[in-house]
Amino acid sequence: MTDPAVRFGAWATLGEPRTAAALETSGLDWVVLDAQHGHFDDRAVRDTLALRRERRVPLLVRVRANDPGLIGRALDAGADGVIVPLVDSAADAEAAVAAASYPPRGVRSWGPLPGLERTDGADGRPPRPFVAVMVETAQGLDAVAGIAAVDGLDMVFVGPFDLSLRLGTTVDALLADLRPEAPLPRIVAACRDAGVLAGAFGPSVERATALTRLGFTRVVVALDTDLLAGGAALADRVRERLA
Ligand code: 3PY
Ligand code: MG
Repeated sequence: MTDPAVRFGAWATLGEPRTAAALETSGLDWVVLDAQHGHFDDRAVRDTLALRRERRVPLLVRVRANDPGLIGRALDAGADGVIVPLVDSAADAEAAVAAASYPPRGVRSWGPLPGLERTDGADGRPPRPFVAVMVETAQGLDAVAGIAAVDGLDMVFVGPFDLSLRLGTTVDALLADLRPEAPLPRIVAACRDAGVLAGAFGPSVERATALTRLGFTRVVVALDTDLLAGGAALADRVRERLA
């Protein structure tokens, strides 16, 4: 049973550990470090995770590609989970889940370096990381029911920019298409049928509102750069008090 509450996320692009770690206390419900289009390399991911004081909210890494080496490294660094881009088929989604899971479920390698010990849960089994795959191609859309049904998958996450590009439309036209057979309602329905979370990248107030109305329950509402730019609102609050 998936958590039906709507939870809003922040998307970190700058690759700057202190800024990204600060997002954990921003009041948003989850944080993604973007290693695909954002500037998070291995070291920036590791340094951000090392700065976490408390594990207040889940911190996920969007890896560069559906590659077991990249998925394993993000999890070894201490990420709570991964978001895997450009997943086109149930076989791709199965490969992502397998890469994130130790045997017998999967193929994740265990490298017991100092600080990277495998931490076993109370039942002596390693904790399972959160695994999301991105549906953002026409092939992925066609295969979404099979993708969502992959055992061990937690979330299907839509990249509306790539998906609209691949479908020959615009992000706003994609978000405005509410017909049941339209791409986004189909993805939400596939997730509901499979019992997995439906997530999507806004990242603006308007688009996050539209995505939430469509039924997505994990919605990225802001980039790190938006949150920094929003700092001017503090001066406005001072001006209001002075007025
Ligand atoms: C998309 O919208 O395609 C994304 O991957 C968001 O970064
Ligand atoms: Mg994309």
